[in-house]
Amino acid sequence: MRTETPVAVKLAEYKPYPFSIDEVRLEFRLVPASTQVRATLKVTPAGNGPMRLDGESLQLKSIRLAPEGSPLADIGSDAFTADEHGLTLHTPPAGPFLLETVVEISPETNSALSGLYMSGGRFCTQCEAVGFRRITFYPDRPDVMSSFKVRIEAEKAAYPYLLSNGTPGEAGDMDGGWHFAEWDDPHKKPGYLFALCAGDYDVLRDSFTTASGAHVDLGIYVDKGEAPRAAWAMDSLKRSMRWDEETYGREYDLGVFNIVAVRDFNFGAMENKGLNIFNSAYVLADESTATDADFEAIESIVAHEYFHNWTGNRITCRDWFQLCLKEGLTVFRDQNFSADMRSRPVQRIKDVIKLRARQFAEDAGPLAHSVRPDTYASIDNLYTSTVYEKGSELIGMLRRQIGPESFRKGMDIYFERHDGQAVTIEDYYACFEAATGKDFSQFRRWYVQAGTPEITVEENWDAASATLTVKLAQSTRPTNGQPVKKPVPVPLLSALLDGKGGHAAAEGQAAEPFLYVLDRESAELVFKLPAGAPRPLLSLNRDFSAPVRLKRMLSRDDRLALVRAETDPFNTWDGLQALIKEEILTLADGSQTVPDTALVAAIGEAVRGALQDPAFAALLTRLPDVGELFLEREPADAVALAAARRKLQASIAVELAAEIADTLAQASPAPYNPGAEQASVRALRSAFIMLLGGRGDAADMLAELYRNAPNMTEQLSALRALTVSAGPGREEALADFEAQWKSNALVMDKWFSVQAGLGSAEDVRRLVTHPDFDLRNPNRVRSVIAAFAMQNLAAFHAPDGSGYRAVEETILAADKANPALGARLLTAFEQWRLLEPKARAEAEACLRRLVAAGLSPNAMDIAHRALDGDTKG
Ligand code: B3K
Ligand code: ZN
Repeated sequence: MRTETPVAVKLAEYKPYPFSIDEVRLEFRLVPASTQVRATLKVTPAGNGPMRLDGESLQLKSIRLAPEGSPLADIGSDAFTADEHGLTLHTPPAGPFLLETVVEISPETNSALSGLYMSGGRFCTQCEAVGFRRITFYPDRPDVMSSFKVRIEAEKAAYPYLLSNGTPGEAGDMDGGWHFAEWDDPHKKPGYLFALCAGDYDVLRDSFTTASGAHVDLGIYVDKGEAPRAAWAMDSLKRSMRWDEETYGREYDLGVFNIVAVRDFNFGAMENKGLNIFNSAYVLADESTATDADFEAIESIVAHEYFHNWTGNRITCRDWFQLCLKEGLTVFRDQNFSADMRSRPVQRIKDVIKLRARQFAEDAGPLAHSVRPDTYASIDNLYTSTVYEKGSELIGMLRRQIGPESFRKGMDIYFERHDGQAVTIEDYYACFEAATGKDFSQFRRWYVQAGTPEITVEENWDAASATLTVKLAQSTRPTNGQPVKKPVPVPLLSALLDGKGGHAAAEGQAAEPFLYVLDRESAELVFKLPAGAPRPLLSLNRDFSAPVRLKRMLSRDDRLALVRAETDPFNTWDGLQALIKEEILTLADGSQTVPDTALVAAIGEAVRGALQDPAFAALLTRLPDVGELFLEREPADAVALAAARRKLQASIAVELAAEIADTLAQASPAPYNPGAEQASVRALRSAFIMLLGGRGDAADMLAELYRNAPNMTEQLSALRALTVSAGPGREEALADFEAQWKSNALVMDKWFSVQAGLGSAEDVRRLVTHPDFDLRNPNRVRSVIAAFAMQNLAAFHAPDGSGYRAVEETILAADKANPALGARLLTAFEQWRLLEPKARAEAEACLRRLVAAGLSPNAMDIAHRALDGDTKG
């Protein structure tokens, strides 16, 4: 195993590729152990000099070249050099030429799941970011775009379906039981969007007619017998296609759109042109095997990958530093699609929960980086929450500041101006400058500066003059390599609340919400109210209009008053979350032993008041995860925080006992429908089931809920609650679940994940030796190791180091086979410096043992940054 960290790539060193690849022809002879790939590139040089092609783990069989008009001929071995990372043609022709290479690769032994590999006996590919170079020699960079023609040959009985990008061409039988199929993708694309799938599948077929009347054949390719479980994905796909037409005026541009589901996949899904490849977890669902959260994730991921067709594929990134150009923007688009399909405020709250849990944590630790970094060591490690989720927040702030119409106008200019190109963030903002005449150079600081801005708020009410003065100040803590931060424009959607459910008007202002942009280090806002007016309450950062941390010096009573006066659903929820966070911290540090009754009563009151919107009410019962609390106090004691959290949860369960009993006595909605309305009802039922789990005296009721659960959403909630309660019934339910679902891998992932996410280090040791634990399957590895290390923080960060020891060997073994997976698992250590001294020392020792044992370059990049990075700048 190589243990060096990769050499850093720098944005400042970008140079265009000195050749254009006008056309690519690929011919595959598929054999699991030795696939032959013949690539013919039509090349036009843009200058003189050598031609460098990327290539990894390829066995070169032949290389031929033909200046335009001449036949292909072998080139001498002194005309090129091949090394571990590619091939250089020393003196390519000065004019256009054809270059043909033949290589052999071994999909069967490709456990990295990058390039061409086997999953469940079928061929599939993953090329983003740098997998295409594991298939053929090619300039594997996003700014080299070309049209592709593909011919696939394979044994017909074993691989009856042969798929690639674009639309199908000729197909037919060959000698020896083989057959072939040709595909043609006329849209120019970079190598990272290439895809090939071959095997036997069941296919769910449908069609879509675009707004301008074009017919599109839709197909979802799944494991035998699973086609009915792809119905929701298909429905989501058609709704996404319509939504992109209605919202952005973007139509689909080929006659075929296919999705293939594979079980072994490093992440959620991939937007290959016309042939999306999905982790089967985000395709297959029905009421008995999938939860509402699964249905929701499928809807949003199908949409995300589909939306990439315009934001990512037709217009792609010039280089990987611009990754947020396609990812942040496409997340923004999928979040808005989900908000339109479901409840906008509930969607916003869920997006913010995710942002805070993952991105704020990343920003606060040694792995912090800007949304558009200017250097990276391993591109695989750049697919982060900062690039995706914070990237989306930046687009949201842009839209909020310029308004929906100007935003759409800017997007139209972007699609018009850059179709078929590989571009930069600067190109993107130039479109909005053209649309609005505004200058976004200060706004673009958000892209280069890492860290979460903190906004401090000080208020002063002068009753005599009926004047509210608000002092706002922003600062961003230093991050690795960025000791000094400049102010960024922070759009704060705000309102003055009258305490009676409405808004107050200050002089010169209407009684309605307004947008204030804090674009300097500090500012003072003065609101003069009519003489004798009561003090208005200030509602700030409504709808989480800026991805910042607000620091307000308010007492518990003031905060409660603010929650009661709020008119913004996000802030109602967030006001309670802030109170709950404070409460858990106070319980954890021992300065208070029992939860405050007034707070518990206020939570109860809020939940009761929201019962007509059950999904929202469910979110009001939520307690922040232990990881979120790490950011609030240093050093962080995961064990004490988890215990405090449980205490508060138990009190809320007692407070809401009557509502819980009432709600759960009613039948779950039937017949089952995965849509928002029913999912909302089930969200509250599940939240209440989880609260029961915290009570410790509800074992019988939970066992009964488990036995009678009419769908997976409730079956899993009851299983989780029983697992948390650790009382009688836990083992029985886990055994029952295993017996019921042992032949369904996706459901078994849930079984593994419940135990790893809620159990002990001992449970993890047992689970990794379970006969169904499979190191080669990323879903299964994540269902144990990521569930434990990223969700079960009290057990993972146990002060005696037992949590770290339970996972370290598995992380090493996973990394050896699959560096992308290994590196991802290692990010669980990113917060180690925030921990209390014992866990901190154990975490550091574990990281050092992992480094000494030898990690992949990807994982080494994470480990070194985690160990070396000092967040103090
Ligand atoms: N673009 C892919 C992610 C590729 C990850 C490569 N390490 C899926 C997505 O964001 O849509
Ligand atoms: Zn994406």
